[in-house]
Amino acid sequence: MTPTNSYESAVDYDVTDGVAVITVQNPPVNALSVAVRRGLDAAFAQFSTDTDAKIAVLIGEGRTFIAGADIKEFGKPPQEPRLPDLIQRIENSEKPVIAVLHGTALGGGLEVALGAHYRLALPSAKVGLPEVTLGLIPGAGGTQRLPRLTGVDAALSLMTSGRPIKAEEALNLGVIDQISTETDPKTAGLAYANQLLATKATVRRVGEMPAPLVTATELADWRSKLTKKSRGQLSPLACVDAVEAAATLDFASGMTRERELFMSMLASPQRAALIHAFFAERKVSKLPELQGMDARSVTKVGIIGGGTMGAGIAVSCLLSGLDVTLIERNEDAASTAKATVTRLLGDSLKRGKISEAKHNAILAESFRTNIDYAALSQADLVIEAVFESMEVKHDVFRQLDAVCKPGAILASNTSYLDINEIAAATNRPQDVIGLHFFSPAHVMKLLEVVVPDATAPDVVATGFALAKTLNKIAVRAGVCDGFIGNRILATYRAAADHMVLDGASPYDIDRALKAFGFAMGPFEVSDLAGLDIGWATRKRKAPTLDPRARVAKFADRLCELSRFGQKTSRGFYIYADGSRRGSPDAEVLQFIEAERGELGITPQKMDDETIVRRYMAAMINEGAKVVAEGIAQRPLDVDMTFLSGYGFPRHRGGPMHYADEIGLPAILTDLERYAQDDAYFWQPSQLIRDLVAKGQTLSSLND
Ligand code: 3H9
Repeated sequence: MTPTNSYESAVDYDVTDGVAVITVQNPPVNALSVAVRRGLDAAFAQFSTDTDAKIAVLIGEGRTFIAGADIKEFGKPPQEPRLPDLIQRIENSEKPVIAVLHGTALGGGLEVALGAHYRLALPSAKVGLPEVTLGLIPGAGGTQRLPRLTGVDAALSLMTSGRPIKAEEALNLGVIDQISTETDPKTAGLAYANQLLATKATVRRVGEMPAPLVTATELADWRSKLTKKSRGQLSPLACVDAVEAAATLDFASGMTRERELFMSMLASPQRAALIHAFFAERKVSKLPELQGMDARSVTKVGIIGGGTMGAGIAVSCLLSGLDVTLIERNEDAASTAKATVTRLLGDSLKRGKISEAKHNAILAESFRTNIDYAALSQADLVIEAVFESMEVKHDVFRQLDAVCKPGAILASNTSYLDINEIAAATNRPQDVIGLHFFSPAHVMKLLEVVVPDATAPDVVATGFALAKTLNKIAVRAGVCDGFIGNRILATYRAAADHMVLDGASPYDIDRALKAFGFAMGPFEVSDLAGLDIGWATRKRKAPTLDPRARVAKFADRLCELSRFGQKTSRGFYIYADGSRRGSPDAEVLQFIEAERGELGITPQKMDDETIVRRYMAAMINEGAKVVAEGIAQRPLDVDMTFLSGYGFPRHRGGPMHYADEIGLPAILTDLERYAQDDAYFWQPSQLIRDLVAKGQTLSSLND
């Protein structure tokens, strides 16, 4: 009888009726930490000499098989055994090894399974190679073994997108051999093992399969497609290099090439940025004030106002299974709002986001409009999305206060108004909060949870719980004009306008920032959002503007000519024949030239690097001020705001992470240099000064 062994308690080895069951037990996701690697190494060593065991079944305990390498170990000194060697040991086994996949078999987890000789999945399993999302490539044989099973196209599609696939698709692609009908991995594995023993199945090593076939043209096509799509991210292209090695070299040399590429990705700032983003995404909702705090239950939602924002918020709630009553001022407005919601739900149906049955059920049972606030008497949460005027908001909140049940949460979607003042219109300021959605609200990931002074902690917890229900990322923000995101946006947008006055064209700026990795440049974004929005903001802020502030007027000039951007086919760009891609407009350059003339500015040429430095310095400086004032609690909250709501390139990690990467002393030097020309705009944040003096980073404030 073979004894049961527990290797550092991370891996368990147990033999029953000739089958060795090797169980990884490293909650929550069985990541391949050094303890797991050592445990697996020892377990497979034992299996190789264990005369009682004829076949091995490898499973993961708890909710998943192995979800990958332990991300926390990246960037630290490597520890033996290396994962590729461990997997080679599994593949080299003279006795068959089965991997039973359940939950999420990702990255190194799938690579371990590819080293096994047979792969069985439970129906609910998902598999994938998400390393590119962390700035890496699969580094434990995935780039060499997967294409041998699926062919180059399918393998590259999986590893360059990082997309996990369901068991069914994995079976069709040849990644796995069978799907079990069992729900327990051990039961499924034992049944498969007995079946293989009965048929005297032998080992099947993927590494010994023929190299995959691919032509130079096919590889060139992949490279050109990925260069366009990945906006400067390196790892998708490195996947192609590794797969090329799989097709052109022998297996061992291919593994060596994969290792070189993996190690160069591991050392890259992009890997550090993407792993920062991974952990920030999880940490952003972990706030001391939410510890042990139960959220209030929300199933019935009221929405006030059915314009673009209100309708988008309604659709977001409906798609997540909430019941929605939308209030409008009169029957006409209510039926327009209903039509908008119906159209957006129809789009979701067309895109396959919901089934026809769910679509029909939402419209029949979960959604209604009304013109009477009394219809909200049973709502658990009401989100107001009406015109941005304090008077109008006060009127709405007074009515809500009168009809809503005790404990109902009253939320405002305002993007800049003082929510303390809004809350003061009610007799229940403890129940009032800001929930700032981003347009289109059913698509955009970010939700700023804006917390006024009197808000009860369980109301804040409910804001975060709602974001989870809606599959959004909640960031806690304090009350100020523009909260975290729009306040910082106002500053770097002004910096972009100043650069235009000083000599760059809007097209230069958009090009430079797209080369940096943004999906769109700031002037393209203005055209998309509508120039009238910025116009209204500038008019609102004009009376309070400090006389020292530099104000560019060229955008107002466009608005005076009703050139509001895409919706009028002209803004900073010309959009011919309804196209969403604009082309530069000589007339815009003339307006800018005229304004420079009035101001006596001699334009200076600016290269891409100069533009990016100035734009980023403005963003980082305001971001640091927002942190110092407690509007954002930590630098990572600023990063998550920009990564999930403002198109900041994820492989740069967010403005605060990027600042640390460049180095705060260099940022401060830039700020002081810019301040020589415009001391009012470029006032360096005291926080940056203090951190530089102490030799510390912004990330030191994340814990
Ligand atoms: C790789 O494998 C490289 C190899 O090719 C080569 C190596 C040589 N490591 O997301 P959740 C933590 S690269 C460490 O909230 P869910 C996570 O931080 C890796 N920790 O749960 C969280 O901690 P906390 C390729 C990890 O159910 C907790 O687990 N693999 C790891 O929503 C729960 O996570 C990936 O990229 C990890 N690998 O989602 C997979 N994964 O509770 C990355 C998670 O303290 N992981 N944690 O906040 C995921 O995509 C999701 O976590 C998963 C579960 C889908 C697994």
